[in-house]
Amino acid sequence: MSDVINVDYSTKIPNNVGLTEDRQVLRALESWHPGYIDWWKTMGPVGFQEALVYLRTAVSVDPKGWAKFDYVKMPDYRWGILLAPQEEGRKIPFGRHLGEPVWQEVPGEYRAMLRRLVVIQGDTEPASVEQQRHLGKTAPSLYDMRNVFQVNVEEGRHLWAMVYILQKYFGRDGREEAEELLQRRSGDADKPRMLGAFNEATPDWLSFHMFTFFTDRDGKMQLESLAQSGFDPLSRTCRFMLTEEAHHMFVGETGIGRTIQRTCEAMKEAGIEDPSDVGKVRDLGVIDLPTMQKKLNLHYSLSLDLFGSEVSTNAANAFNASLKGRFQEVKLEDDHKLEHSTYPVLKLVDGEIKRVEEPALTAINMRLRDDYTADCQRGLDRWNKVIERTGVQFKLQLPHVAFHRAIGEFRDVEATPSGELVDAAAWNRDKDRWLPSTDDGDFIQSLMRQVIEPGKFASWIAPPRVGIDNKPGDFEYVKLAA
Ligand code: BYC
Repeated sequence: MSDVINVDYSTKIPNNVGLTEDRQVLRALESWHPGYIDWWKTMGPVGFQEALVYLRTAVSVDPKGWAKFDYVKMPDYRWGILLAPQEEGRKIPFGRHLGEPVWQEVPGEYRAMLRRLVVIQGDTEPASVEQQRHLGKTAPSLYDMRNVFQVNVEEGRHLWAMVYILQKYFGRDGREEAEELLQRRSGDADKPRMLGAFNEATPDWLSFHMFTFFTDRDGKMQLESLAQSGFDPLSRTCRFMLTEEAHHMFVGETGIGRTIQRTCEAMKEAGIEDPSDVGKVRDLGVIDLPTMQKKLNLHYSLSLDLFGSEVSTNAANAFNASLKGRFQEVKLEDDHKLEHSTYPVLKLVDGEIKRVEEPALTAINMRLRDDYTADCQRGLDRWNKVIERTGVQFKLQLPHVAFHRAIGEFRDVEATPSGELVDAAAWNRDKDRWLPSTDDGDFIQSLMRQVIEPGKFASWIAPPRVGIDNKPGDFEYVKLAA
């Protein structure tokens, strides 16, 4: 019998969805498995497939103790299918079907829409692994190296989560989509990944930490919205994914926090007061704060694009169909149908950025993006406290939503980080002040040197305050293959 809390290891694919009794889906997953392993070995972390990594593996969906830590070779990681336990009597919390019992099968009329949402979500997971595959070679410590690998194996598991939904509920076209998820490649000109940010390079660790802070946080918001879904298996799988996702954002937030800490300490030790004295700060072997601001501008703006257009009938349709809700839908106090309410949206009106009231239903993406921005800002406030405590005078800021956009209202205009519209000439003249330039990239690269002595860290990043799984500072998080 399947156990909804503990994981069944009797099949090749660990699961809590009763695969032993679901032979057809088990067979489909087992025939997908070799292609996945092949993808992992060719597109996953380069050069570390034989290393023993101190990883957490989900062994249960019990919030009190769902993971265990141990040394694992990444290709042997037990990627499994884990859904949060079914909630007895759960009702659809929004949209046209508000109050009806949740669906255990895909409603025929919404099949295409639902499949698209699952495929888009699924596509981002392997994409991020592909983007991060070279980072092991320049890891600033074994602690950080282990963290990127942990993020990678869990993104791999999130792909499994979406593939299970496709194979169990979408028949033959689900199997075809599952296959294609292994065929697309991040940044490939012919068969790119579906969303923009997932085709960008992750060339260095500052990018990686910004990505896990900003782009994984989009993941959190999207998963939170899908966790509200009237299609119960999707809701349950997203709820469990969110448990793992928290660590990814922790890696980003503390990664940047430690980088800031190291920079500010080095400035203080050297008696440098002016953060914009970039040359002098860089001579200390740390990353200057203005460059961090530029990286932040880049990753935040790329991540905003992942929310789609501010005004979107796709989003309205998905909400109406009770497939994709709002952030913390069940905690909101309104009619959950949005038939008569409006929501303020920043739009381009006669060449000016204006706040316009739009029907709340079509402004669903905008609302989710606003919730996202507020969540990002809380993280920035914590980073700014790190700076403040050292006495350095500098404040990181989120750029304006019109800055550097490729999707939505502002895609055809150029704006400064403070939201002033500028012409193409001004943009081209000044963009290196706002976004990382080639020189900035070269400088960051020059600091990216692998450090593999347990307990030691590269010059540009401070050690963490506590170890993973409470391990001591000199713990050997990765045992490299001889
Ligand atoms: N790039 O009505 P519109 C994560 C297309 S991250 C390319 O404006 P809609 C993770 C759109 O497809 C979370 N194309 O937007 C993080 C549509 O084309 P079609 C991933 C884009 O549909 C780190 C047209 O423009 N999950 O988990 O309301 C590591 C008009 O669309 C983009 C999800 O995103 C873009 N950025 O919203 C690992 C959840 N934006 O169909 C993992 C599922 C729009 O008319 N996805 N377009 O040809 C969705 O909810 C929505 O589809 C989108 C777009 C948010 C993507």
